[in-house]
Amino acid sequence: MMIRLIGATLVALPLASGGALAAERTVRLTVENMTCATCPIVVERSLKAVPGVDDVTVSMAEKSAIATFDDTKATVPALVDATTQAGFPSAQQR
Ligand SMILES: [Cu+2]
Repeated sequence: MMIRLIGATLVALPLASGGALAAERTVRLTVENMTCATCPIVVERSLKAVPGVDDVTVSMAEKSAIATFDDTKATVPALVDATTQAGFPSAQQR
């Protein structure tokens, strides 16, 4: 799957209106470029910095990051964008 940087406008799209129920979602990302023990920490921090992200588990061995987030606040493209901006391009795993 090709990875492309996604413009900030997409990420900034208005999400559900105020009354909507928050839904907790979990996504698994494939993360590139993790080469040492510090890399997963940087990836984890980049994801946790996205508003709405509640929990992150990064595995260097599996080249993956699992993030749990409130889908009225965060989006998968926003998560992909966050790790990519930090130097670790990612894509949703299917
Ligand atoms: Cu590293």
